[in-house]
Order: sequence, then structure tokens, then C-alpha cells
Amino acid sequence: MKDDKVKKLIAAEEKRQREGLELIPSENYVSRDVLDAMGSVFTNKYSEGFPGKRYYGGQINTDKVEQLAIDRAKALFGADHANVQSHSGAPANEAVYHAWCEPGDTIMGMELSHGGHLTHGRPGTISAKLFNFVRYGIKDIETGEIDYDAMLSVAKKTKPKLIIAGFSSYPRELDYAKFAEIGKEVNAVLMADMAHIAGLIAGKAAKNPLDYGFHIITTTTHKTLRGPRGAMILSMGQVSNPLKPVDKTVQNLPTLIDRMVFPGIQGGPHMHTIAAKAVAFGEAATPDFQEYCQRILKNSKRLADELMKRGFKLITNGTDNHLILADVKTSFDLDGGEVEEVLDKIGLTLNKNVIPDDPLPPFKPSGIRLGTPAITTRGLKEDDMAQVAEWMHQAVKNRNDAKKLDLLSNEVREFCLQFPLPSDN
Ligand code: DSN
Repeated sequence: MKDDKVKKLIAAEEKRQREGLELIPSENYVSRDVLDAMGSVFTNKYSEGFPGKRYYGGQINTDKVEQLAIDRAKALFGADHANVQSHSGAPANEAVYHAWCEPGDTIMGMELSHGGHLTHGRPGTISAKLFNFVRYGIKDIETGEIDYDAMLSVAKKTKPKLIIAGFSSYPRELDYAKFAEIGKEVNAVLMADMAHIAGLIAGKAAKNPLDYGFHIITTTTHKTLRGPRGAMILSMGQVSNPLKPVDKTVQNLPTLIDRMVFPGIQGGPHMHTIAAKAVAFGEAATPDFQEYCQRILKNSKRLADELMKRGFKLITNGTDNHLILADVKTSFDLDGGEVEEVLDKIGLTLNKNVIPDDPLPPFKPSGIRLGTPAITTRGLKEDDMAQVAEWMHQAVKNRNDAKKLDLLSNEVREFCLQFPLPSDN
């Protein structure tokens, strides 16, 4: 690279990623092949439309690479259709809302502080301005069980057109069959926003909502799925015919979604990202990836146990998936921001996070959120989780001791250097 300034920043970021542990549960390390596809000449090409139905010439290779990504995505998740053009999770969710609902319609999603995502109707978002969001939540913070009775009663009263199952900070598995019962009762379409757990589903380490009667799945492609930064929308229904307007029926969801992604809310697809998605979906279909997903779960459970042993109060007292939410206010009388900051100093990266019904504000919330997808990719095993928990505890205990923090930081760096980045190969 000739641009020295950018080159230095890339090198510095690679060093940061190499010498520290990425514990943010929505992050991961991609393979060399995914990085190569992202940095390929597909970035030069405009391809508005869909394979075989484009508005520009020169699509002989883009058509093939997009079709490959679509076919691999469908096979991986057992969907009738895949739109792989969504640039990211927020526009993917927006596309589904607009494909199926009209402004003023009701959409049901998880209470935001109980784990729901910002795009599930946080006040101030474009979707919250256009749609009427109603909520379900957990009934018991100690177990994390969703209050399905209350959910049914709210659904009967408010008649949502769309019910979203999905989260960005919920450490337990959802009961998709219960969602499907409620959806049927009120005649709502069911969408799973599985951004966090898409890799686990692809790797057969978590249930697939499509097996329980869900109609739509939205997901980012860069979290547990370990692909490029981007998103996709999977759906059940008839083969898409994106050039033709169709009625709003469940069978027509593939066409409604394609037409809403383009030209509804996006222009040209990012073909270099789509090529990298195709690579990642190929990787996720291998036995190695299934084994990786099992290791994510084992590491997560062990890390949760080791943290609890050291006095971290975990929301729901454990985890069924790749993520862990700890109430550091109750545990150590610190807010999540203070813990995030001290751990940053020793090379452990995680994020502050609200906990259910948090009395503190989002910039100084009571919790931290962490997870094991990236450190598992890096090669850490179950026994290493005791060391990670110990570093976290030591850093919190010695947060005002700069010398001790320096020592811990050196230990973390030495440890990390044993584990190459997947993109080194
Ligand atoms: N930012 C993602 C996460 O960390 O969960 C969701 O958008």
C-alpha cells in the first residue's frame, strides 16, 4: 500500500487485534479467503438488480458470485430464498418491516433492556417513527425465561402484523415453538433476527427458527457466522420475481423482500462483500465449522462459571449461547463503562451494556457484555477461560494500581502472541 497514513493505521489495528483478546460477542476474526474476497476487484462493479436481471452490462461474473452466495445461504439455513444484498443488519430489518407492514402497523419485539436490539423500535429510530412497537420481555431475571403468557395477551390486544424473535444481549435460547403458537393465534408473520447466533444455527449448535414455522430470518454475516461485515435476509415462500409487483401474501415474501431491498431502500449491491459472503457460507458448511461452534458454547459456559466463581453476578446466572451479561454494579459497585475502560487498559475488549430494567443510563449502565466467538476462533480452549476470568477479576480489583495493570497488560500480550490470527495463513 502506498498511502502511509492508512497503512500505519491498518498495521496498528492489526497489532491491537493480535495482542489483545476480543471479547465483544458480536465480533470475530475472518479467514484470509474472506479478507481476500473483500479486497477483490468486485469492488469496482455496479450491479443494480438481481442475478440475470440487471440494469447494467458486464455482469457475467457478478451474476455467478451472487448466485453462489444465494445458493449456499439457502442450503445452510434451509430457506426457500436468500437476499444477500443487505448492506448491514439495520437496513435488513428495515427492509422486512417495509416489505410486510404499512406505516402505523404494529410490530412486536423484545423489550430493549431485556436484550432486544435498537432496530427493534428504539425511540428515535426511523422504524419507531413509522411503526407502533409493542413489547414482550423476561419474567424472571434469575432464569431469563420469557413471559410468554404476557406476550400472548399483549399480542391479542394489539394484533401485531410482525413478531420479532431476536436479541443482541440475551444469553438464553428462545422457545421458537411458543413464538409460532402466538403468531398463529394473532395471524402475525414471524421474523427471527438471529444476527448474534447465525453461526451457531449454521453450525447446528442452536435451533433454527425456520424449523418452527418462522417465515423470515434476518442476520448480519460478521458475528458468529464469521463472514464479512454485511447482512442477508432469508425467507420462506415462492421463488422471487423481483421485477414484478405482487400482492402482500406470505407466499410472496421472497419477492416483497427483494423489491424492498432494491430499489426500496438500497441502490447498487456491494459485490466484493457478496463474494466474501459466498466464501464465508462455504466455510460455515464444513464439519470444522460445526466443531468450532461447539467450542464457542463450551468456552462460553466455562467462562460464565469462572466469572461467577470470582464474584461476577451474571444475568440469568449463566448462558446457553455465546454471550454473557454481567451486572457489575451489583458485583463490584462499578458501572459498565468503568469496567470496560479498565479492561481496555490490559488488552481485554468488551462493551458496557444495559441489564434488564437497568436503573442506570445507557452510557453508564450497570452491566458488561462479553462472549467467546472471537477468542474461540483465535484458538483458546476451555481451560484458558479460567485465565481470562482471572485477568478480568484482577483488573477490576486493582483498577487504581497502574503498575499492576501494566503487569497484567504484559501478561495478556505475551499470552495472545501464542495465537495467530486466522488471516495470517
Ligand atoms: N452492534 C451489534 C452488537 O454488538 O450486538 C448489534 O448491532
